[in-house]
Amino acid sequence: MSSNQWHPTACILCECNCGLQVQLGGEGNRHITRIKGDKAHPSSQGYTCQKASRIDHYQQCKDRVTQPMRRREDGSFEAVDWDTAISDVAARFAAIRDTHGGQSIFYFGGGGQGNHLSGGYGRDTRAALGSKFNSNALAQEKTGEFWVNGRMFGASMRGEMEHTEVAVFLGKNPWQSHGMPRARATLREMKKDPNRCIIVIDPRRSETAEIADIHLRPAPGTDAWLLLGMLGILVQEDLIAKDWLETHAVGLEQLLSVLREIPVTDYCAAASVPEDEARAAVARIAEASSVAIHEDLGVQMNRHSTLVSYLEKLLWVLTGNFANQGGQYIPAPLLPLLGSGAVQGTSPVLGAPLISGLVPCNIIAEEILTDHPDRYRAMLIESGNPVHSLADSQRMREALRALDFVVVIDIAMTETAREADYILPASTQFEKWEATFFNFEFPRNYFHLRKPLFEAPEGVLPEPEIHARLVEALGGGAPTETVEALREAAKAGRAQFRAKFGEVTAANPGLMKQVSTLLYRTLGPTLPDGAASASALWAAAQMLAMKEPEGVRRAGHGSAGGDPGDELFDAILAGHSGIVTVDDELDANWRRIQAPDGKIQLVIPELLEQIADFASAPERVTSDDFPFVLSAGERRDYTANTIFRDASWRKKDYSGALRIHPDDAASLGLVEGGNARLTTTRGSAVTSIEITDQMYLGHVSLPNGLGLDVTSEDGTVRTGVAPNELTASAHRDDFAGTPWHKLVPVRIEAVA
Ligand SMILES: Nc1nc2c(c(=O)[nH]1)N[C@H]1C(S)=C(S)[C@@H](COP(=O)(O)OP(=O)(O)OC[C@H]3O[C@@H](n4cnc5c(=O)[nH]c(N)nc54)[C@H](O)[C@@H]3O)O[C@H]1N2
Ligand SMILES: Nc1nc2c(c(=O)[nH]1)N[C@H]1C(S)=C(S)[C@@H](COP(=O)(O)OP(=O)(O)OC[C@H]3O[C@@H](n4cnc5c(=O)[nH]c(N)nc54)[C@H](O)[C@@H]3O)O[C@H]1N2
Ligand code: SF4
Ligand SMILES: [Mo]
Repeated sequence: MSSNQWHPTACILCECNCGLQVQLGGEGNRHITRIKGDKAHPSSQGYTCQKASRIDHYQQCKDRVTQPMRRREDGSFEAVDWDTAISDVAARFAAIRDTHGGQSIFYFGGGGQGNHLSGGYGRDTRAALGSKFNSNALAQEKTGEFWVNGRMFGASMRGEMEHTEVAVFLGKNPWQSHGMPRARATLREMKKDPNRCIIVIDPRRSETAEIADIHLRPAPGTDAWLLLGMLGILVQEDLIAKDWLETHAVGLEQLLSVLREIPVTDYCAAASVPEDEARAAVARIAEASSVAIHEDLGVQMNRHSTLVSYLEKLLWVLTGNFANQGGQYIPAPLLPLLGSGAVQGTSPVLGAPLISGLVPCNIIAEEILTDHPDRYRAMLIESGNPVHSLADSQRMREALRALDFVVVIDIAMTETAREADYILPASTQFEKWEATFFNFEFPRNYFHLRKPLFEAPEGVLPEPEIHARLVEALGGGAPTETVEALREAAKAGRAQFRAKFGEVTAANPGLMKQVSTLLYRTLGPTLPDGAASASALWAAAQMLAMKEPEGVRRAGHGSAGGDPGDELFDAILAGHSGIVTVDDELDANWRRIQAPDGKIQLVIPELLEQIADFASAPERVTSDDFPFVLSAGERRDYTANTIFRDASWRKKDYSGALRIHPDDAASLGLVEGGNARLTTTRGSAVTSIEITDQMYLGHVSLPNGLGLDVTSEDGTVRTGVAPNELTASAHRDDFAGTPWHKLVPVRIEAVA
């Protein structure tokens, strides 16, 4: 690869996955040296934020693991070859399965912000193990919202923030966290247009709040009162879309009878928001031709999070903002990453509901550290760092140590890998074919399969290969004759493969349990440029073409006589800057509602009851011992979960300071750039201080993703505070089990 050639790829730091064009060079030609936005990318269209220019820090990963590692009796690690690793891991998992049942083997992860191809292959290993319970980061932020979506619509929603007249950001700071295409450019466009309006609901004057037309500042953790107050205003002033609701929704009268009784003045006061400000915001929402709302961690990792998700949806439903231009919509992604929100059983020890099939992250440690006979006994962790990212790191470590066997598939010696019995090293996201399933655009949705930029070092493997080997070592996978027949068909052509695949899976539907591995081993070797890992996408393309024939055709897949699924798949393989998969129409939204009569279900009885008996004022979360509220994990200019392990990627705020209001700093004797000790019920840590009047009085915040343990010449070095050394797993939503990381009671003391 010549050094001045541009190569298409994508940024792997947040769900936007902006398309990039990069040049390679540096030592051994193994660095990403120049980076610009890829104008050909269907969603980002040349946009990037400042973080993308630092992605070489990911490729030059600190503490990279390049050989399988096995823990010795004395606790240290030794390198072993892959054959040993695979047979050993398979045998030890199989022993646990045979003694305690496959359901005792827990699976965590399956993808971060840039890599979701592995998840499908991981499912095959789980099937071979008989593993039943699993979770990932979605179950520490989004499951409450999924459940509400499931009950109201039977589907997952998004707001069309880019084209809406009134954009509402609830506990969301898109200037820093993005979560919508071209976030800063879009926000600037909105700001400039006098007919559009940005409303931010956040106790902090965030960067987005700075440019907002309306900023409502509830006291931390009081969003439920504010939103109830706003709904009360909407109903009591008769600003709802009555005719639209009568056509499209059920349960209106029952809902209204509760909302009519809301004591608006008291609830605005309970949230410490001036009533006239709340009324002005509601009036603006009610008069708009379109309103889109984005709720995120400020409310999802906070008190009443499931209820708040319901109230947020009611705000746009009651004003008729679904399936309209600039309102909410139901996207048609290649693979459905957002759950349907259905409860799929309960967890084995605590009986917690498995929303979208996921065990709440906050109960995982509790379901290990018990003598309950159905506790988890082993764990397979892939592309996730739960010791760092889940509540109560101490407890998570203790839980992993209590398990009989822990295997981590990662690129690096992470905080979690340090607790494993085995580490199976993966190629980085720039050394293999990769993609994410974060594709939620409307009307033109897209998919981006990325080509590798570098050869992987010897000794690491892409996850599809790791899983195929594990499946085979566990005695899973298809019979040899089936594999052979499919291989022959694949060599003959797509049509032959499609026919053969239909035939063998009709005869043996059980093959679908390990469909990714089957495709990888049969179709995989025939794909161009060694793109075998992309083979599982063939099934996804076929499904999408079946489910959305018109949209797929409108996007240009499905020539006369051609098979739209095959054409979509081939377009994905060939389109290295990403391609449009579906070109939608507004009406599709109504078809995608999976609720009775295709109507929006306004009443969720459990939550409506909660509203009817709601407390008139918030219970105090702080105490004399812990007098401040800590927001543990804020998105900033230079944070990106734990994707960069090297602190030097940050151009500013190197150690991730605690932000605090000037009056609070003064009362504690804290100075800018000085240090303070933070203490919670679960831990203690020293942080540097940034004094800013953006903070709400009594409210302090720490960034997310800091405090990684990285090896250096001086031993292990930790830069900044690992937020979950301070959080408690019991501090969680009653129903969805999502954490209250934005509402952590804390004590702060100046240190020299
Ligand atoms: N730069 C950067 N961007 C990222 C990431 C990253 O690590 N760094 N991570 C990505 C990921 S995984 C996610 S999930 C998203 C998350 O994206 P966001 O949810 O936007 O990120 P946060 O900064 O955690 O929280 C948003 C806001 O919630 C506010 N907040 C705190 N307490 C309350 C409260 O009581 N009520 C209300 N209404 N608001 C409150 C905070 O002040 C903050 O401004 O970001 C993604 N983007
Ligand atoms: N207190 C607090 N805790 C939080 C948050 C907060 O705001 N406050 N935010 C939460 C949120 S929203 C999220 S999404 C989570 C994120 O937490 P996690 O889901 O645990 O994800 P990441 O930090 O993104 O870590 C991803 C892991 O994948 C590894 N990795 C990178 N590339 C590859 C690859 O190609 N293959 C494999 N196998 N591994 C790879 C990385 O080394 C890293 O170990 O953190 C959560 N934790
Ligand atoms: S918004 Fe920034 S961090 Fe997110 S994918 Fe785009 S360039 Fe990367
Ligand atoms: Mo997240």
